[in-house]
Amino acid sequence: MAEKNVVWHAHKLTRQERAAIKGHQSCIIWFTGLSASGKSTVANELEYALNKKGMHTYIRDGDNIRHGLNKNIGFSAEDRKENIRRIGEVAKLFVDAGVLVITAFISPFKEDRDTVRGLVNAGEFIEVYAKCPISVCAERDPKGLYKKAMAGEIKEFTGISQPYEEPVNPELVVETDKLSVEECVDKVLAYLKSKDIIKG
Ligand code: ADX
Repeated sequence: MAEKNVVWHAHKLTRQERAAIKGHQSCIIWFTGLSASGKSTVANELEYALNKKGMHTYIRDGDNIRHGLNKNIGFSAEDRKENIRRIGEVAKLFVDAGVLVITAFISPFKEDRDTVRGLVNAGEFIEVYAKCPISVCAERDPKGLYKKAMAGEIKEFTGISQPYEEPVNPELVVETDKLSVEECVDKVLAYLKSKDIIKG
C-alpha cells in the first residue's frame, strides 16, 4: 500500500509519445519455461536481431537479476512471487520509457505471470512459452542443476520438486526442441510485426 501522503503525479508526455520517436511500440516480451528450456538463448538472439533493426531493447533474465536487484530472493513459491513482482514493476517502467523489454524468467506460476500481465495495457504483455520436455532440459543440463536436483541436493527445483504451471493461452509457443533458435526468433519477430509493434 502506498503512503497516504504520496500522491500520483500525472506527467505530460505519454508512453506512446516516448515510443513514437523510436519508430516502434513498447511492450514486454515475457519468456517463460523450465530451466534449460532455451528462454535466455532465444531472448538474447531476439534482442540482437531487434537491435540490428534499430530498435531500442532491454533484456533481463533470472540468473543475472538474482545477482543484483533480487539477490536476496530464493526459490520458495513466496520468493518467486516477489521475484516476478519486482521484475514486472521494473519491466513496466521500461515500457513507460518506450522500450521493447525482453525478460527470461522461469516464472513457474500462472498467477504471478498474470499479475505482470495486469500491470500493463492489453496487448503490451506478450507471453512466449519456451516449450521443451523436461527430459530434454534435464539432458541438456548446462549448469548441472538437474543432476543435483534429482540427487536431492537442490530443494524446490522447478519441474523436479516444485511445479511448473504451463501457460494456458500464451501469445506464442516456441518449441525449442523442434525449432532452431533462428526459427524461434523469427516466430517472435513475425508476431511483433503482425501486431504493428515493430515495422516490417
Ligand atoms: S523464477 O522461478 O523465480 O522465475 P528465475 O528465472 O529467476 O526463477 O531463476 C532461475 C534460475 O535460477 C535457473 O536458470 C537456475 O540457473 C537457477 N536456479 C537455482 N536454483 C533453482 C531452483 N530451485 N529452481 C529453479 N531454478 C534454480
